[in-house]
Amino acid sequence: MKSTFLGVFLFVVLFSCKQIPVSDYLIIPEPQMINYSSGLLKLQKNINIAFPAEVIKEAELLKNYLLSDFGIKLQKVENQSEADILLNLDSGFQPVNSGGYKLEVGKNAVTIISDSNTGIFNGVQTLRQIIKEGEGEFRLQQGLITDFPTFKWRSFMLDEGRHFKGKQIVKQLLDEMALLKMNVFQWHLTDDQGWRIEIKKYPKLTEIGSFRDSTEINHFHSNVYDGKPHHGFYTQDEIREIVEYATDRHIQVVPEIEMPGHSSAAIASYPWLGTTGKEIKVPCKFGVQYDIFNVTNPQVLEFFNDVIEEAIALFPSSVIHIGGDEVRYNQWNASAQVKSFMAKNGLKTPAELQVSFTNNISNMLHSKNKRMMGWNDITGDKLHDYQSDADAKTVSQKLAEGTIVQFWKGDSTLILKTIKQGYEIVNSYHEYTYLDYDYKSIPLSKAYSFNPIPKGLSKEMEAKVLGLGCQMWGEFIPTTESMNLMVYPRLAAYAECGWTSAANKNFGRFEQALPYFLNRWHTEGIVYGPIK
Ligand code: TNX
Repeated sequence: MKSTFLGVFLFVVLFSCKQIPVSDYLIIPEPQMINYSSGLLKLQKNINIAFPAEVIKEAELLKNYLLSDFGIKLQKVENQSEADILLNLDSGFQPVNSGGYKLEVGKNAVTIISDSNTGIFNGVQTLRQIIKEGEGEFRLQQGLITDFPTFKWRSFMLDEGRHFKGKQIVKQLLDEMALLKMNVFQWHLTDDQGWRIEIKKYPKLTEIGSFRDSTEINHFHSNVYDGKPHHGFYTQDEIREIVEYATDRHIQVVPEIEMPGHSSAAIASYPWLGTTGKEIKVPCKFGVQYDIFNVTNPQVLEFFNDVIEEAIALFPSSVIHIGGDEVRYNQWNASAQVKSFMAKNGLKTPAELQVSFTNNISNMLHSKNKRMMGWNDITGDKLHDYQSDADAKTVSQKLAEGTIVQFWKGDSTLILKTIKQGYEIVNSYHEYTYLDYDYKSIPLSKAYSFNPIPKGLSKEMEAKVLGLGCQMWGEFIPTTESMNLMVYPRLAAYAECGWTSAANKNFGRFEQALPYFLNRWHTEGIVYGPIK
């Protein structure tokens, strides 16, 4: 008796609400606005699509998606009234942030409109998620989704310096990023333990720098090695292929080439790049190394110029990342030549030398119409125990204008300080966004709770936060499986942190939406980590 009453009560409550709960759409990342109407649109296995020539690439990807996700076959028609799916560019549509779209599921058709191809592409990703299969047909809840990204920078970083993964794996990551509307692939291509990008002018970088004899295993400082050689790099042709693949998926590829630290593999290839001039081997050990580039040597500066020229020819991105993190100054301090350079140029500390060098690179990039990005070590602030307090305090050099600072370490007041000085930042704070940290340190719920905007920012300052990054550091992820376990499902959480407004974030709803992805990853052979 009681339960009948409850049932009737719930029925009345649900149907007197104008909107079905947003959670019914089950989309990750959650869109900005969803307005349901009652009724379903039903699609069959063979359907028609109409679109203008300008969006042919997005239409073709949609065709592939619908075929592989559902076995639905799309046929192009000219007459819009015959179409089940319509894609339309409309310059009158003005989303709050670029990349937005409107997706309407009407009585007879689905329409996606945007003022940009990226918006259409994002709408296509939403469409994939709202088609529900049942009783031999495909159903969509009628309604209107109006959507746009909260942040413009939603990145995933892959460190291939430590372990080379290869192009098939990168493409799979790009596919998963696209479905989650993540739009920046930060490609960490050089590090102490490996140089992974072919540079024609310096062939030894890959002939020597892409090999190492063995690899430290288990954890940092274990001093236990696997005894197996490791090798791998991308040819320029392969890089072009991957960049094109990403570009088609509206993902910007930002290459990261580390300087002046994390440079042992390059120094092993060309010892004159280093500060001691001594021959070294590509390290098998992880953790912060001592070998660093000699940035006071004009030949080394020429090397950077050449490498950057080749990188620019490969990567259309407006941003080039130069790393800049974790530099131990021991070798600079011990070098008479570096010291005399500093004295001549009025640089009081090695920290000042690093900022001044970074600025030279930034100016060089600027002259080539590119913006420089670096980890927040480039501000000269003290972030590490091995830095001296005195060094950081005396930095009087100002970081070049237009630099994008990727914040990963230090007190959040450093973000405030950096923004106040006028720089834009990407928030990649390690305690929340490091994918090499285990699920005890960063469970899914903690990843989900990340807010790229730290407390204490004015509205004007908030605009300087471009967005967020999550980072897959590769020291202890030798295989695809070990990587996937760390990346998924947290990638979905970061996608929502970047796209969805703080007001719309809801972990309970996110968890409800997750099974679509878990099923998908399972089918793709992606072994994912814990969801609790
Ligand atoms: C610090 S984050 C690093 C990386 C390591 C990572 C391991 C950053 C800019 N540098 O070189 O892989 O920690 O968690």
